[in-house]
Amino acid sequence: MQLDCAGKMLDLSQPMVMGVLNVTPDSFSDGGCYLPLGAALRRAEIMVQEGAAIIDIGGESTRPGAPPVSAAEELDRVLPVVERLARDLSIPVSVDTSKPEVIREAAWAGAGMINDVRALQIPGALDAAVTSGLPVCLMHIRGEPATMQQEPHYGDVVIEVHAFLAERVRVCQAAGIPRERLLVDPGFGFGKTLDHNLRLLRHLDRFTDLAAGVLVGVSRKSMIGLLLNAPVDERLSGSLAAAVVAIWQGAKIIRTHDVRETVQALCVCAAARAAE
Ligand code: PT1
Repeated sequence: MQLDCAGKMLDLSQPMVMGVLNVTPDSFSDGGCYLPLGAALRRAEIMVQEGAAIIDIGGESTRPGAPPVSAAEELDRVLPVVERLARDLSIPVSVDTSKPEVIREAAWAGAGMINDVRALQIPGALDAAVTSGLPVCLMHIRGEPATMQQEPHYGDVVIEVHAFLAERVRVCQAAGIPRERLLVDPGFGFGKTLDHNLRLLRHLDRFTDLAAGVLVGVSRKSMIGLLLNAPVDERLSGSLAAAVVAIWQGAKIIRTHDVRETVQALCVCAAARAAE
């Protein structure tokens, strides 16, 4: 159970941590302080030391209410960081993008994975991903970040998100990306109420047979804030609890800002889960 991320291997035989590196001026929890190249590299190196298995570089904020960004702007933010980290880090980097231009250029610059919150639905993105030959994380979103939290409604959120991801996996396979190179992600907080998010977490085990693995991002999100009535800088324990539930339910990768703490929590969770 390994993913080939442009020559660097991502082991999926035990739970892994994906460290978040935002290169946006408006990121919801690190205030965009990782924009300069040197600072981005130092932050990434710390996450590697803390046990991250992959670093996710994002130049488009996708938190609720975030405005769209142009391809040129996103390329300016992301490409230098991808190039430098792909060269200098021992672990793969993924690029958090939906745009075909960014997928293509990032793959050229050495990215090892495509993480697309729009599941390759933007015209040209699927082709770019196929050509890159890289593993892809397909995430479910309802609507667009700017408006996705305006009265999200589902018949049965688990069935509908599962059907969406199954269809995207089918489309990717038909285009030439084998299932073994795909991850799926129900998209916590992306056009979902607290109740929707909790139902997806509770039933995450139903998603494990769709692809090579399930990836989950719950770190510091408003679902944790709503449950704890806590601001964004006081959501660590709640985020760890949600990550542990996700791993217990079969998730393979946790996307998080807090690498050291998440690695420790997952280590204990995985050990208990592996016991006879
Ligand atoms: C995620 C994810 C992501 N989340 C993947 N990529 C973000 N694969 C960016 C809130 O409710 O879960 N999976 N890339 C960050 N987006 C959000 C969404 C941040 C919701 C905050 C919230 O607070």
